Amino acid sequence: MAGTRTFTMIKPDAVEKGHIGGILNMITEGGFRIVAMKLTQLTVADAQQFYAIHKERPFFGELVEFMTRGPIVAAILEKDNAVDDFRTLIGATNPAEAAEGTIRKKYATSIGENAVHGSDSDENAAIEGAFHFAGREQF
Ligand code: RTP
Ligand code: MG
Repeated sequence: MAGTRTFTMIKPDAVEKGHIGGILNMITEGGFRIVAMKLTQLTVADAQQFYAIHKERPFFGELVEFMTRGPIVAAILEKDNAVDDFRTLIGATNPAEAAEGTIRKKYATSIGENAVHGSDSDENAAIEGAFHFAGREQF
């Protein structure tokens, strides 16, 4: 079976610190196949749209500023049970609560600057992946 898909971003904090390689290694070791990938940068409008569900939250402005301050790695990942298994691999939003062996435990610095994004549903994975990648860029 080809497997299901999720969408991820290596966030600006992790790119700045040189953790692209380490995080991609954990993703591959975790059994995910990279089916699309690029270095890109979110505009303010992109980030506001991407995190629109949080627009009334007190941290929204800070979140948009953070996510737009530098390049990110955007990627689509394939595995059986991809969305849930990737959320398990990245760990809790707050790295202080993230389990041992998770990407956020190793690379996140705070609840705001937490190194990686993972889609929270199959529907959002499809929307987020299609935002960044044309069909011919997905393998
Ligand atoms: P993500 O969407 O980026 O994968 O993260 P998540 O599901 O684990 O967490 P979510 O609740 O969706 O929050 C989105 C991002 O907002 C920032 N945040 N800051 N300062 C704060 O209290 C706070 N809470 C959330 C984080 O960057 C979080 O990943
Ligand atoms: Mg989320």
